[in-house]
Amino acid sequence: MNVTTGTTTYFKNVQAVHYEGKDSNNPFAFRFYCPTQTVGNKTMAEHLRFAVAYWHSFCGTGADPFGAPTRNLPWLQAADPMQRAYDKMDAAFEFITKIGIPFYCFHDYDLVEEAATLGESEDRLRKIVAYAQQKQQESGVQLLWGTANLFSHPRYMNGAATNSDFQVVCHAAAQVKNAIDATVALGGSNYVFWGGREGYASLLNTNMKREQEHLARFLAMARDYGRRNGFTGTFLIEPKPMEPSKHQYDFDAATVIAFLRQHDLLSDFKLNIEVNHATLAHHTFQHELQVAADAGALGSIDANRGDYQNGWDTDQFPNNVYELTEALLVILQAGGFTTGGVNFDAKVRRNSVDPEDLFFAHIGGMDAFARALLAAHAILEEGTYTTFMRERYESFDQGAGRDFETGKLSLNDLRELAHRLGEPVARSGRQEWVENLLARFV
Ligand code: XUL
Ligand code: CO
Repeated sequence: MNVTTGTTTYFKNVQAVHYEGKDSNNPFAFRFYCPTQTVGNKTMAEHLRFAVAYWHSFCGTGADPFGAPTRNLPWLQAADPMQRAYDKMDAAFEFITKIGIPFYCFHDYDLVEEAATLGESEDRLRKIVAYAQQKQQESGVQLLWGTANLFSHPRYMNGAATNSDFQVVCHAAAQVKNAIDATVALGGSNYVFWGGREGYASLLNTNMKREQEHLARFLAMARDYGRRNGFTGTFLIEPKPMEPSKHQYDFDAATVIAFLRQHDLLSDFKLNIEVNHATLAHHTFQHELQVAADAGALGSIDANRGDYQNGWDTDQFPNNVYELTEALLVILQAGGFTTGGVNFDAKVRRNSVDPEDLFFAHIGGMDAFARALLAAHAILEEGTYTTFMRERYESFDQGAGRDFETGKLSLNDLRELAHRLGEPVARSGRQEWVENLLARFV
């Protein structure tokens, strides 16, 4: 079958998006995100390492569990699936270069639809990966991470690596092998595992221990394959507590870190923390980032936001500068991203049906992150916040407090000190004061 590539312009009404400063009223301009602006020792582009999510932005048709697609994506109209994949990639690279985002992320079957047989799917993937290589080379756009979709196909209804049927596990392995190959071929900085169906719908039919051991074995096999076949980047696990499974094994950052430690995987795997997954687990995004950072396992983030009234994963574009500032404080204090970045795992609303809406969504998200980066950097530079945090724990910096931290005291020593030192003086936690301090910079 002959295919045509590179002949259609999909976003005709939008040219390259630039920084125009905060007084600009051009809806197709950045008001805060200036990629070349230096913030501390890096530019904004280097700090934030933005990525476009292929699935939401180029595969999402607006369909939801209650209704049919609302967007008739012009790049999905060809009769031949390979032609559709090429058209979609042309549209993707047109958007990514116009918005000026340096990275993208994909699942294997976002790039091209899965075929009826594994052999044919592999053939399709090889072709589209070769085309992606060409598009990356022409544009300079890079791959932040690749992953395998192990949750959409009906064969994964009982899980992928944790399926009760070994034959399904083999199929998941084939997909992961191919997705790692694609990631390596495209110079991806990370490889992600999000275990959407690695969990259960009911414990009555689930051997949880066995399934979790299978997951650990599967991850170790993927790690070994990747390391032997040229993958030098970071493996990332993306926690989420539920949805689509009732309970997902990668529930939250603390659960995943304990799992990785138990199975001796912490040196190869870090975490990809997603905002709306954190809130689904009844945590703040800031909490999940801090848990990951404290374990030296903060790898990358999926940027979006949930809805304060709804209980599900709404994947809206981020717009809350105050909350993002709290997040950026954690990220900057952890040293910032190395291989990771900020992937917009977010979708425009079902009724946002114009091609321009994709630009407005990303511009808003990028500007919100830029403002938060500037605010968090200014807070850390100004120093009142870091001094406050240091002073709050200063009783552990010398004397008996220090001896306690270094393990030189026993429980009985502490009891004797309690007698000697008497009742402690109440010290305010100053939460409102520190909240106001943050607000001053936002
Ligand atoms: C689902 C989700 C996924 C992962 C990649 O909630 O976040 O898109 O990021 O599989
Ligand atoms: Co995600």
